[in-house]
Amino acid sequence: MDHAADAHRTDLMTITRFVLNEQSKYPESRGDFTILLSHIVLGCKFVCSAVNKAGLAKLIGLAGETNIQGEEQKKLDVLSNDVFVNALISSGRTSVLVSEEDEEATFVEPSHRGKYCVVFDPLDGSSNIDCGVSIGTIFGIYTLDHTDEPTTEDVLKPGNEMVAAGYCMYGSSCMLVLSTGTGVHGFTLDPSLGEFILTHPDIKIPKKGNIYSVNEGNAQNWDGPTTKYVEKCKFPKDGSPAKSLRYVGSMVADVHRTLLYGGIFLYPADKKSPNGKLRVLYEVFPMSFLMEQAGGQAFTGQKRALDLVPEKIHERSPIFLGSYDDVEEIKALYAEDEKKN
Ligand code: AFP
Repeated sequence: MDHAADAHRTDLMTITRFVLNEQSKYPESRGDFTILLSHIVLGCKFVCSAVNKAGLAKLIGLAGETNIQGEEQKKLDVLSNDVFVNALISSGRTSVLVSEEDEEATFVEPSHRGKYCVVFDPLDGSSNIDCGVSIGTIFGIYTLDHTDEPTTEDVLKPGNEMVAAGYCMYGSSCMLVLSTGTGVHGFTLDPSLGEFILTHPDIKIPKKGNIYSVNEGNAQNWDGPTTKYVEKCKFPKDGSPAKSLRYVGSMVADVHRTLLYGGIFLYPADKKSPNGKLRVLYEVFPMSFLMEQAGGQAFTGQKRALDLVPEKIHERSPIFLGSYDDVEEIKALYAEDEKKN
């Protein structure tokens, strides 16, 4: 009998226990982050449950439609947004919220304010909802460093100032991947317990991978370095095997696979979208933070992604992220291109 394995199974490291352990390393800490995280976790569990029964509960479809009882149905991403906004406000630990679903930032009432600002995409990959393919929630957390009235300036900060970032993937299992700046840790939801359990401690991305992930339908509009890079993936000239292409079209799923298996995820600029498609605050920054914490890199085509300073809350940026060596290759191609021009 494998007693060691049994002991492991009976000594469950829940996400709350894990964060409390981390917190105990900082004697001055008052548990605010743990409380904030428990509200994010609640949002993730709610969305997971809603995603699982989406078809049955008729949550798929367009917001604004009415069901047979004549009640207005909420599209899953609108519902998810409401759940996260309410959970984050009621945590009493937030002051500014930026959601992909809301044009303007939300400023929390003074009576409920706390020292964190949260940027998030409550349900990313919405085009995959109706066919049951993996989707996810992405979040990044900043601290408010003053006691004046909060403004959008409090979140228009470079990604390297985030204190934590993570995502929850609603896939074949529900997994929450988190970094508070000391490595990346993955927790899987045990549906029978309703708890996220540490299953992937200290995730490190392989230094080099054999998968590239990009929407190749945009290839005719790519710039030179991206075109050259993808050409190299398919027709390597150094005798190495060609890379495999995998593309789900949900950033959480594509990044999750990249983190675990290695390789590169690209959403470059193109002639039609000169700033790419993905949003800086709640897609590019959290995923770049996680990649760097796992030993990988994240690059915009011009600089380290986490050094961007956004000017608008819904700003976009091209992004290349993944295994250290793979991102190094695309950086070299951009450097070469810059020298020529
Ligand atoms: P949707 O939420 O509109 O499906 O967009 C998802 C997303 O923001 C991101 O999750 C994907 O990586 C990316 O867009 C896919 O974009 P393309 O459909 O242009 O490939």
